[in-house]
This record gives sequence, C-alpha cells and structure tokens, in this order.
Amino acid sequence: MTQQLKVLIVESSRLFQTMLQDLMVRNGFEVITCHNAVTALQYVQQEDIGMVCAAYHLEDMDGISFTQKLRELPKGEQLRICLFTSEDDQELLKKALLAGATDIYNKNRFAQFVIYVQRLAQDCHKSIIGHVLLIDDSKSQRAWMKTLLENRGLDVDAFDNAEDALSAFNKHHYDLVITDIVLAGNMSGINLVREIRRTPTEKGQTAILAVSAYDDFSRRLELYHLGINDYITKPVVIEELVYRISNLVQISRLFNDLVTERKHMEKVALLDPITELYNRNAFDEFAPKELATAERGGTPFSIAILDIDYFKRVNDAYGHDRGDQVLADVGKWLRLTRRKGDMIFRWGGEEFVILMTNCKPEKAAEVLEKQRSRFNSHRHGDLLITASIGVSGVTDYSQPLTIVQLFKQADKAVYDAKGAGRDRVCLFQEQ
Ligand code: GH3
Ligand code: MG
Ligand code: MG
Repeated sequence: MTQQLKVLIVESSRLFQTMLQDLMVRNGFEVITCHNAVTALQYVQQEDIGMVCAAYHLEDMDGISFTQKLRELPKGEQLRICLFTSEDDQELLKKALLAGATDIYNKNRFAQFVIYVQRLAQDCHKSIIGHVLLIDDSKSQRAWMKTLLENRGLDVDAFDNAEDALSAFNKHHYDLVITDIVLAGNMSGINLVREIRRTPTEKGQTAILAVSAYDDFSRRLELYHLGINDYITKPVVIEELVYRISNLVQISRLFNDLVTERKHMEKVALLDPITELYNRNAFDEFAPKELATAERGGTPFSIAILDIDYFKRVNDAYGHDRGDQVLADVGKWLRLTRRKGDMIFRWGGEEFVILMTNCKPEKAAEVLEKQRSRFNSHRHGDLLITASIGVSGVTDYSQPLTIVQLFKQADKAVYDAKGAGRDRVCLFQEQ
C-alpha cells in the first residue's frame, strides 16, 4: 500500500505480458516490463518497484532462485512477488512460498489474480479519513511520516516533543496518536502514553501507536501495559505501517461512532418524545439522587404532580393527535416557566412531575399557584386547559422520607385537588 505502486512485469510470453500490463494499468498502477530475471533484478535496484509479477519459468532463471535473489536485495523484503505458472504442482507452490514468494497464481485461472489486483488497487487508492497527532524528535523522520500520512488523506499535527503534543491533544480531537519513544524535551514517549491514558474522559481512550528504534522487549511490554494499541519498530516497512495506521484509525472512528450512538440512545431512553421532557426512566434515575443531595445538605425539597383536567374530553372531542399537541404545548410551557434548577418529567399520560430543590412545600405551592393561574390564561390553540396540582415535600430530615413516599403524598394531594373541584393547587396534609 504505497502511494503509487510501481509494478515490474517479467514475462517472455508477449500475450501474457500484455494481459498483465493491461490489468495493472486499468487498476491505476505504473508498469515496467522486461523479459528476463537479470534485467529484472537491475530494475528493482534502480527503480522504486513495489511489486514484481514474474513467470515461474524465466529464460535465465527459475522462479525460486529469482525470488530468493529478489529478497536478498536491499529493499527486497518489502516487495510483493507474484509468480505465474501453468502447472498445478503443490510441491512447486510450497517451494516458491518458502523461497519468499508472496503468492503463486495459475495462468489458466487468471480471474483469481484479477480479483487480487482489484482489491489491491482499492487498498492503494483508498484514502483514510482521520486526524493524527504525530510525535517524533527526528526532523527528517517526522517530515517523512507526515507526508506519508497526508498523502493517504489524513490530517496530521506533528511535534518534536511530548509537552507540546500533550497540549494539542487536550485541545483537539485525534483519531490516532503516533509517538516515538525517545523524544526531545523532558518528557518521554512512555510518559506521554501514561498522561494520555490518565485523561478521565473518552479522550483517554484515543488509539496510540508507539514507534521505536530500539526493540527492547521489556519496554515494549511496559508500553502495552500502559495501554498502547500497537507497536512498530524502526526502520518501518511502509506498507505494514500504513495498514496498521489504517486499521487503528478505522477502529478508533468506529469506537467514536459507537460512543456517540450510545449517548444518543441514553438520551432517547430518558426523554419523552412528545413533550421532549424527561420521562419516567429519568425520574427513577435522577429523583432519588436529588432527594439524597438535599438530605445531605439539609436543604428543603419539594415534589409536585400536575394532572391536566378532563384531558380525555380533549381526545374525545378533537382526536388523539390534537391531544398530543396539547401535551407538547404543556411540556413547552412548563419548561419555559420553571424556576431555575427545577426538573420536569412527563410521568405518563397527562401527568407531569416537577422536582423543586431548595424549596419548601409551602413555597412550592405558592409558586405553582401563580404558575397555574398563568397556565389557565395560556391558550393551547383555541382550547382552554386547566390542571390540578398536588404538592408535597420535606424540610426536616429527622424522619427521612423516600422519593416514593413523597410521590404518594403529592399524588394524594392531586386527588384532593380533583375532589375539591379541579383547577387548583393542594398541599399534602396529614389526615
Ligand atoms: P381528570 O380531570 O380526572 O384528570 O380527567 P382526565 O380525563 O384528564 O383523566 P383520565 O385519567 O380519565 O384520562 C386521561 C386521558 O389521557 C385518557 C387518555 O386517553 C389520555 N392520554 C394518556 N396518554 C395520552 C397521550 O400520550 N396522548 C393523548 N393524546 N392522550 C393521552
Ligand atoms: Mg391522570
Ligand atoms: Mg387528568
């Protein structure tokens, strides 16, 4: 997976050479052709060849010796070597692979090779989307790596020291951190990894690829222990590096998508779609905590239940959709008129719950009475809607109540308000 893969075709059959050449050019690769192994070996040394496609039987050498000679060249290790034969000889196949051939193809099943080349082309020309933080104190290495990554489509911020990189890390979102281990400045790559993993937010999970010139086993283990995702030794094999980076960036982006999705799901699970207020799940989640906080701080805490009067009639007279619109309107109205810090929930049906922290029940009733009179003068389209409200609360925690007990008290007060003629606020009274 280099920027522009240069392919050397070594084949004495003119027909097969043309077939291979056409295939490569169609898939966007640059091609050089020759007829024999000796010329091919010279080309590999002079040109920046990434892949060799050669006939198994060449006029001056067989495929196994040719492969071995290719692998012995300075950049031979990184070559893709594909050999072609017309024979289905398993022994020969095994020998070629042992000699270092990447793969061996049968000329009579050329379609298989076509598929391979198409895949390779997809990989080579695919750009990777992502933001990378690169730290390397060698100027030439840094520039080389930055160019390589940018050529693949990545956005790269490069630094020569961990301190500056860390401040960039805290400011921006990165899909991947690639860090050298020995760095300029006072902070090593190991410390940088440690600092990143210490970050308490999701940022702390950012993928990290460590690069080191010294492949020390215990240091590598320590880095994995600290939480790096991958490790690579210098000098790097470009293809391998790009594959690893591509994998890490893709996994990281998938992970981020998952986190976003999970947050969205959590939000959806706690919200009522009609009124966009918190729902009953949210009440179960937050209300006990709010009460516990009030109890710890010794501050008063009130709970109110608002139940729309004769709501069934709205549905009966105007239809369910209109009923939903009224509910949405009431939700919006409650959100707009609440005291700062009040939490509002749609409990279900036409019932709403309001949690009023730092508010005595008598005060809550007074506030809600004002709200109720304004609520009645607020027209929901051409409809006049009224509501009955029950309030309860605690000021003294010598005999603490649970949120369920408080809710039952407020519900009893709603019942009293309904009994007394509706359209009013009732404070819970012990019988
Ligand atoms: P009351 O004054 O005694 O509270 O009378 P009410 O009609 O408001 O109370 P009741 O409990 O008899 O009826 C509540 C109605 O609320 C019945 C149901 O059709 C309606 N309702 C519950 N949930 C929804 C909803 O999500 N959308 C609509 N449109 N109506 C709902
Ligand atoms: Mg009701
Ligand atoms: Mg009702």
